[in-house]
Amino acid sequence: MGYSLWNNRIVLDKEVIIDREDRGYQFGDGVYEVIKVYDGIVFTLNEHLERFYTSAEKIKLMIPFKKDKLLMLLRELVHKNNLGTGHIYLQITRGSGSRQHHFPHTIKPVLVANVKENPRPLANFENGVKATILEDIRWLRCDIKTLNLLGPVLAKQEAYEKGCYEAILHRNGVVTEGASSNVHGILDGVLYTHQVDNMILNGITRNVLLACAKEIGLPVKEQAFTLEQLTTMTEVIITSTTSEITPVIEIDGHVVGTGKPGEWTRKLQQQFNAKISVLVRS
Ligand code: DCS
Repeated sequence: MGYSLWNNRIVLDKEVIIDREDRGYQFGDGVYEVIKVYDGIVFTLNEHLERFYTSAEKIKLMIPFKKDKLLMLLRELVHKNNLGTGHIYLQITRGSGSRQHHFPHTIKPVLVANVKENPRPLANFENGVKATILEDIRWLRCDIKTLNLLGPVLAKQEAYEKGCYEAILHRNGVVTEGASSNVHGILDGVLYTHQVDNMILNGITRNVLLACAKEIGLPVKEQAFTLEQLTTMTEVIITSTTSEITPVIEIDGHVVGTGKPGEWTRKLQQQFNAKISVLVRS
């Protein structure tokens, strides 16, 4: 039996009670984070909490704890669960109230976090994965990490049915991001990635990737690319908290580069691994 964070208390998982009139349940009215833990050490926790508070602010939800307090509670949660390598799932909803679209006046947000042991998908890092291209049917505030995930859920299901790991989404032929990841392409020694705006989630791993690129001398252009340009990329990468730096080797039957993870991708992965090793050793 594990422990969960429920508002400001760490309790047994079974003690968490969610009201059926919770707006998270009825409207997806809330925001969330997935945070990676390596050997009991939480990775980029500050960055995730920063985005959590920003997402909440963007939907006019006030988180009733200071960031420092939440940070402490999440570390305690990891410790209490004796978590090795896995992730923290953290969400906050606007709370529970009789169903009406506008915010009920006396409503209190409900925060829940739990952890899951989850090994790193090393085979994917090594061999690469397949992806499919789908239309991005999501709303226009993809910068918010909202609980409303129907667009990505449907995309992921379609990808799954096609035997693909990820769906690469596009709007009018411009690649935005993956259903649950950021998408990057490498061409002629330059890494291309969608600029930070309302069409993508500004991924924490995306930012780690850009830091790695800088460290290994790979120039970066934060500029959206088209589906046509995607087919000319010699290396394609997806990044996310759980997928880290995953090479894409095939897109809808089209082979990317040599069909094997490319040299820049390997260097980026090595740099990423070095960051984790430093974290775990320190
Ligand atoms: N874009 C979307 C739409 C995402 O859902 C995610 C993460 C990312 C990009 C990558 O962001 P991070 O690098 O900050 O993780 N999705 C999380 C999820 O739902 N499961 O794992 C990660």
